[in-house]
Amino acid sequence: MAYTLKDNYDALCEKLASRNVDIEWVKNKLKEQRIELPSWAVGNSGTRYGTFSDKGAAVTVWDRIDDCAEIQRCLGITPLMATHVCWDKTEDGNFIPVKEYAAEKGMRLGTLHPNTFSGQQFRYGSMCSPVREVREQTKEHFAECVRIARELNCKTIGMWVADGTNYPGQDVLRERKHRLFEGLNCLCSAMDSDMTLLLEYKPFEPFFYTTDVNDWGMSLLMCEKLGDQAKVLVDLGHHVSGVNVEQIIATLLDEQKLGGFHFNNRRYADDDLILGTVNPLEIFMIYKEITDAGLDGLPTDITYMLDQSHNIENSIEGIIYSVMNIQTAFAKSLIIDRKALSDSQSNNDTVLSNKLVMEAFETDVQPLIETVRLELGLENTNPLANYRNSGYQKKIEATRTAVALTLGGGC
Ligand code: PSV
Ligand code: MN
Ligand code: MN
Repeated sequence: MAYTLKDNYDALCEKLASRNVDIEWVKNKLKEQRIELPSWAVGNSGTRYGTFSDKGAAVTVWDRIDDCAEIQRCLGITPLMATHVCWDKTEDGNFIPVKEYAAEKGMRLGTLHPNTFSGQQFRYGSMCSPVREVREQTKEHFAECVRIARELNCKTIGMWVADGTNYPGQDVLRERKHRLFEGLNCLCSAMDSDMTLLLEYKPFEPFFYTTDVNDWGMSLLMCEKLGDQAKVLVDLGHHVSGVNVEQIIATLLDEQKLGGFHFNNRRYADDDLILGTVNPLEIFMIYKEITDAGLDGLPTDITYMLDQSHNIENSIEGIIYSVMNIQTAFAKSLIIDRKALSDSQSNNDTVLSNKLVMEAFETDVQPLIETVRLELGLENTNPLANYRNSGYQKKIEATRTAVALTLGGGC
């Protein structure tokens, strides 16, 4: 006799009840979570060595909205599309029709990303550039971005500062730090009081000797100076090898300065691979820290976003699969027997403490997640299969012309 979802769900609930887990609380947490979809992930994207063109990949901003809406239909927790000021506007530079079309498709526009990397003027950086005119242009761009965010009702601005130097002696590092603060301060001061700046860090690339916001410490330092409206954004691919990201998360949560995530997986650098494929334990432990902080009464108002490059896989499938992996990691973080863990930690029982955490990590939470999907009103329990069976891929392959997207070249 085949077990039904209900059988498996009931069995899981019984197991979790014995582990002091409140199932309704877990389900509500899973239902409340929102993941932003980056508009740039649904088009053709690749590496700096080339881009493989995908049949049916999004070309226009309208395609990108359609694809995000289709992803949302399958997942139910991704109603926001994050935008980039260079790419997500009409040909004549308008944003309002984009917002209106998104609304027609049941989507909202999420975090807005300014551009300080794509354009000839940024050869020596943007706000950190030694060239005064470039710094002034950057500040004007920030004022314009805030105006657009207001128009689009976006409450978060995602700032990746691509600035850096390539050679020792190229520029004065402390002066660059001063210019960085001046530029960011200009952006923050222009923002409305209900807007938040999410400041992303990255150790290297596009520059290789120094990067002006190179790690979480520099991002935190700037955010501290900028005030309550500036928070750190953690892109999981932006760390050197071996860094314990979950410890960074714990620290930022404790400082109430964790603003957002760019989810992806890495093996070596900014690999932008599907989340949960290379290192599922890391994402589970990150969620454990967030869940623990929430239970301890710390604010956990975090903007979750994907930032991936689907180079060889179909982008829409890669995105759906990533969000499914996020749900799995999140669900597992919620079912840790925290009472038993607290007792074992008090007794310095290292082995049992780890075992309790791993028991949650190794639990099959799919019956719970599938039940949540049905309760959210989704058509079925498997978003990936739902997409594959929908006919959407066939439709876009038939109606869209394949074009290799080359990002860059200015706004
Ligand atoms: C930089 O590597 C980054 O992670 C930043 O978030 C950019 O906004 C994004 O990639 C776009 O390519
Ligand atoms: Mn990123
Ligand atoms: Mn990146």
